[in-house]
Amino acid sequence: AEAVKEELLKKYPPKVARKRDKQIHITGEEDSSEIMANVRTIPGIITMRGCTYAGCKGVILGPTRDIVNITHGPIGCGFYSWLTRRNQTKAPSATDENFMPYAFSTDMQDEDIIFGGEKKLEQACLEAYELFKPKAMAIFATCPVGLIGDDVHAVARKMKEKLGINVFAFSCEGYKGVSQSAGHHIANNQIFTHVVGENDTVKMGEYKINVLGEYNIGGDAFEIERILEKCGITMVSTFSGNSTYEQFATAHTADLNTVMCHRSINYVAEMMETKYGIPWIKINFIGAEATAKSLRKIAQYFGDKKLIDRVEEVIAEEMPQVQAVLDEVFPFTKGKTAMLFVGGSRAHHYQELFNEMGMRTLSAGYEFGHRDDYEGRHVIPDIKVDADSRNIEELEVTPDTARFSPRKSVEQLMRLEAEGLKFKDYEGMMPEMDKGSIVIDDLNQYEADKLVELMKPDIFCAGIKEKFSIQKMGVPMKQLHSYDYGGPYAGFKGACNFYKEIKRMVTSKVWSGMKAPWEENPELSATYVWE
Ligand code: CFM
Ligand code: HCA
Repeated sequence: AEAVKEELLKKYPPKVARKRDKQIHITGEEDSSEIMANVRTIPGIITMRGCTYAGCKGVILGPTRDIVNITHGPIGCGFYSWLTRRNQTKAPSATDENFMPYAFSTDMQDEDIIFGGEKKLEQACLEAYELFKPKAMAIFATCPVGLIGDDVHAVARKMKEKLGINVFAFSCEGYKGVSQSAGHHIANNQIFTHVVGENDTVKMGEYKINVLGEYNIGGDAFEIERILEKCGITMVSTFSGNSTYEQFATAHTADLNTVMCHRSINYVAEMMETKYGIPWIKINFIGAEATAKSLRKIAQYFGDKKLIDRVEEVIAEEMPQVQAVLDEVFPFTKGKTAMLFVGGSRAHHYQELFNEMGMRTLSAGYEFGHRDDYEGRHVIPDIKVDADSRNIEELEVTPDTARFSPRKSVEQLMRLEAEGLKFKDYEGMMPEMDKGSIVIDDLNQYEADKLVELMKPDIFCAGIKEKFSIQKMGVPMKQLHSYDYGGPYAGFKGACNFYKEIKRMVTSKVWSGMKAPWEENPELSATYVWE
């Protein structure tokens, strides 16, 4: 691993190498060593990262079906964040609102940049309202909006008053933070301020939970909903896969917050605990064992024998099909190797599935995770707040005078902790990886190619930017953002789908056996010579 790291850094100028050195970590060196994360990408490096607007509009608000999301900006921003993420939704009936097939945008032109775009934004809001009569509208700022100083919040206030529906805006200009991560924070702050707690209606049912940080990519949330329902657990809201405005508005009525993607949503869990008294636990529905463990944690929290027994029944019912598929694939996948580079949590969560298949993760990393996602939440107090993070608002949250109600007493929480249920806790990715694995923050194109060349994993998992360069190197490549049109991969049925897919990919010789035209016909290749 050390030699590989050295090779990756060799090509860089000294200053760049010094910085990248701190962002490439070999696990198990020393216990206290830290990784540098959530810092600017060095200009000139081809990063895999996206922008703050993508994190706010595309990731957090994108999967909600009945809010009209208007992008104030050039059409490319709205178009890029329009369902490319494969967040699915299922309205209960054909007459229920579903705005996800639409890309709403003000389509800013040069003259709007010169003379200001607020009028056009108002016009867009009025037009969208006229056509769709939504219960809420959200406005998203893009880079030019911040640069010319259009006040999206003033427009939102004016429209809220005029139309009598909830209208709120996000200062999520693409450049606002160093990555998508800043956009998650901005999105969550505004949803918390403008929507959560707007509706006190309590949903019928027992064991009420929210599932935070699950975005229904490839239908994952449908499988999670199926399992929870089977266990008799009531889902008040999901943030935000297959979600609705009312789910956010009533989220404060749940009795437990379960956090799936720690990176994108831990803020909401923290704020809901402070304001309403709802405790949170980390769960993970990626991996069959991880799913079973997460269900047991939820049951343990409620502590009701009826639920504990039901969860065991469900696990016993679901596991045989999982084991059958695993028995089938294991001889083919055992001992194979993988690399995983995704935006945040998935680079950790999917290691569960690979472990179940007997595969080792040689190298993994996040595009925009923070140190706590790598090293665990205990490092949060030590994280240096730099100018870029200070740029993103931290909300002051206090207990709600009327509605704060601790769901468990301090003694109850302590007893549960003593029994092994950890609250407000996430251990991060690095402690769970084998010693000698290479963890890389904000991987770039050069390093991705170099890693594959040097270590030749049996499969490389990342996104669309890496997809084709990796395949051209003869290595199978699986997208863990979009799932390459596959999925679901969450829960028990999802695990079966993933096992089969990965077995198919690691046993296929299609990429390594393929020759590029210039390799077969050398006359097609030539070296350009400067005159
Ligand atoms: Fe969380 Fe996500 Fe991810 Fe993420 Fe994303 Fe995504 Fe992702 Mo793409 S919220 S951090 S900002 S699990 S869109 S559903 S796949 S980079 S690893
Ligand atoms: C985003 C969305 C993305 C991009 C995926 C990719 C997604 O960050 O804007 O690069 O392949 O999951 O769709 O992360």
